[in-house]
Amino acid sequence: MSSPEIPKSHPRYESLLTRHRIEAGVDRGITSKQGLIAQGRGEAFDYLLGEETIDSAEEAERVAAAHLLRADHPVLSVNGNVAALTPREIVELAEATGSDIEVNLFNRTEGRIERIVEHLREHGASDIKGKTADGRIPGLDHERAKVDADGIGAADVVLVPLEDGDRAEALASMGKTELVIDLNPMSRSAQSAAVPIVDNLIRAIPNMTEHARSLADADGDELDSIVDSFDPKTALSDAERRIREE
Ligand code: PTJ
Repeated sequence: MSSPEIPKSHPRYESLLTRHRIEAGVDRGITSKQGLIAQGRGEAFDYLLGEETIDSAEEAERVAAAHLLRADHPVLSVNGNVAALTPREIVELAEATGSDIEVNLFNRTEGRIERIVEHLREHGASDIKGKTADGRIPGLDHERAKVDADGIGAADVVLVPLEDGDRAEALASMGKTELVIDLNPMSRSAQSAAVPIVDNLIRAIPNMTEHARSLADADGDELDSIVDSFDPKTALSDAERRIREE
């Protein structure tokens, strides 16, 4: 999915490539039009963060990898933006951490679910959840509450990249450990997360996979100590300071 029209030497190559991918996602009917708006908002924060993974985000990515590795039933939630931007990378993260993948949409339509499942299959995924929708997140209206009972419904740890604030809060109040990727440290999703990762999805997912691979032989005690040493409030205030001051 690379764009031959964008020269790699362009100073904003990564940002332009990302836009191209989101646009292609909308054209194919996998990304919603609201996904374009969300991307624009994310870009503004990324620009202020220097379009790089800051140290506290790198740490959060390692902690999130440790959470996924020690979970009983970890699930990676995929929406239209994730499918467009990081389809292969999410499959690799699922493989490295033993996680399930569930397509779970804010603006849910059966057609878009089908197209995203197909798109992920083309990028190497098998057994993708999200079509059964026989579970519900309490406190949300019917369409937005739908999950698979044996997927997100049964998960103890859920990665929700770019989630709507209401749903992120509702999932957290179900007692699930929520790992959120969101470039806005002030968003309700980031604020309700056990592990807020303030980084661009396109950098965060491959980084998490790398950390998971290097922690593959870590024992339970090591994973516990990585998880226990993390403070979400410090990670959020660090990102906010970076946005406001640099
Ligand atoms: O595909 P669907 O129907 O599930 O819809 C997905 C979107 C993203 C449209 C939906 O969940 C939504 O409306 O989200 P929001 O409320 O716009 O929140 C998106 C958040 O993600 C914002 O805080 C953005 O700053 C952030 N964001 C956008 N692009 C990126 C990002 N964070 C990390 N990486 C990005 N590439």
